[in-house]
Amino acid sequence: MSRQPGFFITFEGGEGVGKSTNITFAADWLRAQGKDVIVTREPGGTPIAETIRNALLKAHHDELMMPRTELLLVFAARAQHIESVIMPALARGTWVLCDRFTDSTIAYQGFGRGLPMDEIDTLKTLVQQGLEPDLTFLLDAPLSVGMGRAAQRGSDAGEETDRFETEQLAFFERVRSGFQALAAEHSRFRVLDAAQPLARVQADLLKELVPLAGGINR
Ligand code: T5A
Repeated sequence: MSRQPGFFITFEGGEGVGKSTNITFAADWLRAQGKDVIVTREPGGTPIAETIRNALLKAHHDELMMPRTELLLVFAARAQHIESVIMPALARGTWVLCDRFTDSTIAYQGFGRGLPMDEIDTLKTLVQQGLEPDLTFLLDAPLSVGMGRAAQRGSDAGEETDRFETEQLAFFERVRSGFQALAAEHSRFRVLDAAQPLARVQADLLKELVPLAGGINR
């Protein structure tokens, strides 16, 4: 739990499953209920953390980024983000909606890259200082669905492929299994079937948000 006046919700899942789309929908709906909401993302969410994000996602460095470098950069960005954005917002009683958090590190750097989970746990303890999401939505869909949508959106917007998007399918299968294992382990997870049409995904999301917004008086 965040153990703060605010409420901390994270959105997790593989590439292109609809995290950004649904986080915007959730934020708009919560604001319409009178809640004070910020939307943020990882890696990123502050100017320094966004600079680290650019280094992490840049596809064409002149050298290969080592998995431990990647892990440390993800947590460096998170340290900045937690201390300068997330904790102050929670302390003010704000609802913080975050596009990815440490579950992504466990899924991508742990299950995907094969880095030892005890290294991730050590960094998590150091950086999070006891902070945990109050609730986590896992948007889950077969790889073909999410990657198809991301590719379509990328070509429509003329976006460049990022460093993670160049990985092999087996990497993303491990990432998806990692998220599913986390969801089975932790009661804060709600799994949404992201392969459904958007209106159905959002109806499922609202089923969770309506009682929550009514039950939390801030
Ligand atoms: N990373 C991150 C790590 O390795 N470790 C970490 O600790 C962290 C925090 C960047 C990368 O960083 C890695 C993981 C990532 O590879 P990112 O920017 O969040 O993270 O990466 P993406 O998952 O690639 O983000 P995307 O913006 O591509 O995907 P979203 O947000 O899941 O999808 P969204 O909402 O943009 O939707 C994609 C398209 O699908 C449509 C949308 O309109 C959009 O066009 N769509 C639907 N269409 C039909 N039906 C639905 N149900 C739809 N839902 C969305």
